[in-house]
Amino acid sequence: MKLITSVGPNPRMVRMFMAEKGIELPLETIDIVKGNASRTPEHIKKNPMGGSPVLELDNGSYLSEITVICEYLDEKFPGGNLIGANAEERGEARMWTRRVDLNICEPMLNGFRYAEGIKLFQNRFRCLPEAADGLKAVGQDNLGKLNEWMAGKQWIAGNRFTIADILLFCWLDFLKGVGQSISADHKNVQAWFDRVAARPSVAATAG
Ligand SMILES: N[C@@H](CCC(=O)N[C@@H](CS)C(=O)NCC(=O)O)C(=O)O
Repeated sequence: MKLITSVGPNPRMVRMFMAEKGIELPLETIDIVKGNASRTPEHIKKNPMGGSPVLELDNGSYLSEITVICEYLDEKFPGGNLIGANAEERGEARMWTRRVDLNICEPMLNGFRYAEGIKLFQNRFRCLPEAADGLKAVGQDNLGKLNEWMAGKQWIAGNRFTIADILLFCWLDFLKGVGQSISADHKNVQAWFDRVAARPSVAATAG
């Protein structure tokens, strides 16, 4: 098994999940910026959508989509409780992962891709520069809803650190560097962010 990885919040999320579980795999780092390596014909054979990361399996097939890769690794390397120990816990963690992904991560990242990142992305897929500001605002609105939910809570899903925390942390840590910081009003989210930032898996996967 091998993880094809690169810069960016998507591959970092998988590496942070692996670090939390103590999984070590061979890594192949590709240059998705200057090298355009996430869009070559060879890479598209592994991931028809383009993009990084991709997990190469021992049977020669490939998995992409970060939450799917994490679910697969969780099954292959039992231990820890980042998704859930029973159906109820898994349901709760998956529900929050999907909420965070669809309502916060996707709009905010597309807001970046269609504005600050447009030079990199405009030849890779359709970009909607006119939508960028609105998407950033949608993400912030939903971060505000999460801020209310987080009052008095340590972690996003239930009372344990899960895949949902890893996902959102990797996005917000990336987005703060490209002009989408956590609003000063979102104090509960900021306190949660600082809690996650102190975990060894964050330092181990920085950069
Ligand atoms: N939905 C995909 C998104 C992957 C993705 O967009 N990865 C970014 C890095 S953060 C990338 O490869 N960007 C360059 C490109 O799309 O060519 C996933 O879950 O893995």
